[in-house]
Amino acid sequence: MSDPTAGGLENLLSEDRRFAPSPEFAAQANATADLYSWANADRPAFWAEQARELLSWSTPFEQVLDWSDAPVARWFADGTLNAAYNAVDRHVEAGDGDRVALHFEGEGGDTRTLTYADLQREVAKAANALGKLGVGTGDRVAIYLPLIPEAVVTMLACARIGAPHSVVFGGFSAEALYSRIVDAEAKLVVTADGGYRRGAASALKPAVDEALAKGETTVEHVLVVKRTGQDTDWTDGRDVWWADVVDTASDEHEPVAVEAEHPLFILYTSGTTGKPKGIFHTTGGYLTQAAYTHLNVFDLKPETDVYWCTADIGWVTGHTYVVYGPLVNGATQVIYEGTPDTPHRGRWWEIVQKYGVTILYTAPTAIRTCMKWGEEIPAGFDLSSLRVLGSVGEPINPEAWMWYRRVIGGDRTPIVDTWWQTETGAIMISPLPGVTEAKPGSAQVPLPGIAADVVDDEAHPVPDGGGGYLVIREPWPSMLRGIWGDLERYKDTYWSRFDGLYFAGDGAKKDADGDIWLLGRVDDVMNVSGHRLSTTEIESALVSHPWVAEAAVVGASDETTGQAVVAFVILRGDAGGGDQSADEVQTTLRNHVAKEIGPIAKPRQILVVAELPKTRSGKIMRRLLRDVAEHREVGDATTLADSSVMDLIAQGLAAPG
Ligand code: 6R9
Repeated sequence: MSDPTAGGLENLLSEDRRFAPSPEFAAQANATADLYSWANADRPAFWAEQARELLSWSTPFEQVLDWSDAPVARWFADGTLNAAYNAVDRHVEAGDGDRVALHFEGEGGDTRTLTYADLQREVAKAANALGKLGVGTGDRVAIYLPLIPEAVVTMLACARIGAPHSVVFGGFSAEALYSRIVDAEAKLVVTADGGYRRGAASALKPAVDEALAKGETTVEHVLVVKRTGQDTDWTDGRDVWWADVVDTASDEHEPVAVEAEHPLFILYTSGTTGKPKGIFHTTGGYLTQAAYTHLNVFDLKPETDVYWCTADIGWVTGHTYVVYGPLVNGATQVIYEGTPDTPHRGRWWEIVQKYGVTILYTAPTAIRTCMKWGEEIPAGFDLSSLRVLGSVGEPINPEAWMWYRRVIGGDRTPIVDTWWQTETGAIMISPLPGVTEAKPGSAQVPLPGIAADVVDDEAHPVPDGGGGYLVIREPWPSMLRGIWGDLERYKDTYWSRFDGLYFAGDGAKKDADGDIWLLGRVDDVMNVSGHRLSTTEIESALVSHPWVAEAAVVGASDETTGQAVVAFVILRGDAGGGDQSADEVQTTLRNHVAKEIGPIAKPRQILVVAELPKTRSGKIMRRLLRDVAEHREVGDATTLADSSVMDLIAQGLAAPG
């Protein structure tokens, strides 16, 4: 049994709804239960088998795992391969050149279809163009593009010549772009004149110009895709149009076979300090786990499925589950440039209907937003093609999970709640569809081949029912190989908290069955009068009230209790919450949390807001809400998807009533 004094975790752990796989789904599933015993019997041998089975090697490997230089792993190190060949060419050679690789849907409704044969030609041309612009094997390329086919093509062209890419999200500022260009010493920047967002052309190239004007850089050229046709400043000699160098290049190109441990990409992610960390991944191990997880967790059938992951390529989900995983597996997928509510709130469901999407992978924040908009919107579209739904990025509240399954999945589809990180490279903890009996709100079990655990302060595994920190005990193929240029920071950040264990930075709990529940970042765990309370826990309790569409909870410092719970809620327009006075909302919801979790978890304050501050990847920036709750000036908000949100919140709180 769980510790009754821990306060606040019982609500999630008493979640007793269960969804066993249907016999029909189980009968056709890629994954089977014996994967677990196979992997447990000999973990490295299991991964070696996946690597041989799922990838094409130019030089087959003999060595499997070299952990002698821990915590830097080497997987399949004496093998060579090319990532773009694996993602594209080999499908064409196998006779699948006519299969659609990308159904591109622009925000404005323009579309493009690229088959694997088309993609091969485009990638070969771009690789030749990169060569002409002086980029060689080992040089770094910064990519600052909207989600258009050229983004995928550029990443693969880099991979084809062995030039590690560093994708910088198109919503990041010139300052952020500059620091990433400098840190990676990029030789080339690939960008576009602009992209479409919320129904308007939004410029990108000016941010590149501004970034490169900030100081001396190693950048020699800027390659510019024409997307919007808007006016663009031009630096002769440095800037080149995509149409002039890529479209005119030869479509014959020999992929460069690189060593398995050759860096494939760098991706910057924020750490606890101001300086972003350049997480870097290498080729053989990363691709192995990307392909393996994509195949088994989503039950991909490349010949018949239409897969759609709504992530942008600017974050890791876009790398592993838009580019490498699906393409290495030969999938047909949808990519969409725009926002879910442009030009109307049914846009995503219209896309599902139009392409007959069968597998959908998105984030809890998007699901909660759709809940807020109301279920009559998806109900207006035919979603019967869907057969697997995935979630990533944050813990998914049980109510959002239930809504996702019922409204989007027609009460029929398995849901896979997938836990992983930029650092882990690929999915680590997730149910397997067709195998695992699902529990709403829990990522449940480490995948076959992954040794995850929950430990206490002294690194002892917690018993079932206990809570602590999520760790990984054994190296895995797609693990980060370090922080670019800063080995010490890598060791410090991930390997110094617990001796010999990878520290993920997430709080977690094991339930009575030993299943894992993620509780948010450790820094999101609050301590109220000595009781450990999870933000996720209280958010889930709030969202389980019919008035609430979305909630964010922070721990604000409090003279008496150490920290106090402060909640920000968005009310559901369609459920009566909007008609209540602020006092009524506050009292009702505080009592609701007390009832769901216990009086200790009652928010000190509940503030009704119209929007919550989120990053581009959909994570709520609780740090900013903490500033509001503690009456401080709001800190750095540059990574927000919509920077006006904090102003809106401040105005809303200042307004009377
Ligand atoms: C893939 C991605 C990593 C952090 C991670 C955790 C949170 C991601 C989750 C989840 C609970 C899930 N996270 N998936 N928490 N359940 N299914 O999101 O990478 O942007 O590096 O974020 O996201 O806190 O530590 P990244």
